[in-house]
Amino acid sequence: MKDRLEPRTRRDGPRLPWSKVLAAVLAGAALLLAACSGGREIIITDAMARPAPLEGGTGGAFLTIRNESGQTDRLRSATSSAAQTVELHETVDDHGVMRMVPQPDGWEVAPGGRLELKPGGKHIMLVGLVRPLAAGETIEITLNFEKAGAIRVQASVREIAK
Ligand SMILES: [Cu+2]
Repeated sequence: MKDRLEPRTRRDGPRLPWSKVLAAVLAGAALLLAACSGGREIIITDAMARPAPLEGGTGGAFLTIRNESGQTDRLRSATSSAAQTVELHETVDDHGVMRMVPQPDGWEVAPGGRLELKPGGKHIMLVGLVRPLAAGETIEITLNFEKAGAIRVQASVREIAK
């Protein structure tokens, strides 16, 4: 209580705004960096796609998403120059029959969490392939996140075990 009346308060007073200004500048710089890197805090690894023989047919793509952003994000949709349409699917066991169910709302990824898209589970469905996908090729897939925005990845086409 008594401290407030002492001169020290006045001397310390002006220093506080400077630290606030510095903090604001640093926060601004961090935001700028995050914006420039196009959602750097969402990390995509192991992007791959299965070979697919038919132009106009379908293909499956898989990858792992890591959320290092400190806030919940959501994979909302995806696009690819390799296919007319890209859907988010989940393979489910429907009374012994494996069935792919579209997931139009995508998937949430918790802060610090990871989401694995893999054969027999959640996956990216390439619908209406522009051309067949051959092993050794690379295709581009753009992932649209609710907060991180669009993140473009290169997926290598290769045989993938179930
Ligand atoms: Cu599918």
